[in-house]
Amino acid sequence: MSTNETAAGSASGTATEEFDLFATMALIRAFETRVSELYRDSEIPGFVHTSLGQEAVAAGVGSALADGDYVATTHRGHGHCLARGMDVEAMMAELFARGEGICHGKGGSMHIADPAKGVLGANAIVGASLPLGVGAALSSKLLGQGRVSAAFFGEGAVNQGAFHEAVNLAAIWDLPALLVCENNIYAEFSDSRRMTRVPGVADRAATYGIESETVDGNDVLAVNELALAAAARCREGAGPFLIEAETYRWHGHYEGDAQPYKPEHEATAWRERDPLVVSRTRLLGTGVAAEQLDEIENQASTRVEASIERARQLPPPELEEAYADVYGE
Ligand SMILES: Cc1ncc(C[n+]2csc(CCOP(=O)(O)OP(=O)(O)O)c2C)c(N)n1
Ligand SMILES: [Mg+2]
Repeated sequence: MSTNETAAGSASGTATEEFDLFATMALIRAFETRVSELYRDSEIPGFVHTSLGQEAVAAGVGSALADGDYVATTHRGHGHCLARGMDVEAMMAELFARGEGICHGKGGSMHIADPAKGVLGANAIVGASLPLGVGAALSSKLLGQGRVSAAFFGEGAVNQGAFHEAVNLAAIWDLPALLVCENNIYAEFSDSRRMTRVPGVADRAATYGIESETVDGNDVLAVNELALAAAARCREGAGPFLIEAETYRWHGHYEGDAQPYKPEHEATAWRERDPLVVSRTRLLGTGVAAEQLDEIENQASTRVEASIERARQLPPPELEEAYADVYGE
């Protein structure tokens, strides 16, 4: 599979070579790095939350899903969209609020969606990806489609009522829902460990009678293997499965957050476990040449750069389009 094909998300639901997973992570890294800079320079409007440092979760889970599967994501969802093959140019145009953006410039970073790729949407409401994802899993089951629905959520969402209602329904109806918690330790500016007496998110699964597993969220291969097994289980009708991926967000809650609440030694330790470095080191150990991996990263940057150049040239949406596609129109 070529780098482009990988980044286009041609997931098959079978084991993906780590080389391809690395390429997807490189694309997410290049995209998020530039988005951060463009937001700082006021080229991208609105609010932006990047997933730098969390690339392995998006790539590992995204590559474990098959065509037709659903994804419901969060305010930190660029990586999930890219890992499911959302078009890079259409995504960047959307972030620039251009009429040719994937949502015609009306969604932006936090409401980006692409039903054709099964991406039901990013979401500004913490916890809302769960009922949406579980609802899609219900439709899949009722229609006998065999589609798996992955709902991504942060650990900050698990004390929301929506989490409990959605997980319980998914459990009693044996829905094909892959519940993916990206535990990056922080919810906005607070340490999530101080918000509950239950130390692990995965521990909560037992209270709903479903299975779960905690995984190193900075190890793309480990995430991918677990997600493949969990998705296969969902497809066989065994009901939902909860994955807790332990990871870390490198940047602030939103771009511009100086993160005074994070201890420096903690941030440094997690940066040393950079998911791309973890993967690169393993690939080098299997005999892959460093130049090959450099080339993948260069291709990702070139692709992202081209999407920026294009977005800059595009016009904003026409004024007459303001109410088009709006409910009730
Ligand atoms: C229902 C709701 N409550 C509060 C907020 C404000 N808010 C936005 S993001 C966030 C924290 C989310 O933390 P987490 O779920 O861990 O996701 P992360 O940002 O770490 O990816 C909060 C409280 C919101 N958007 N929606
Ligand atoms: Mg969090």
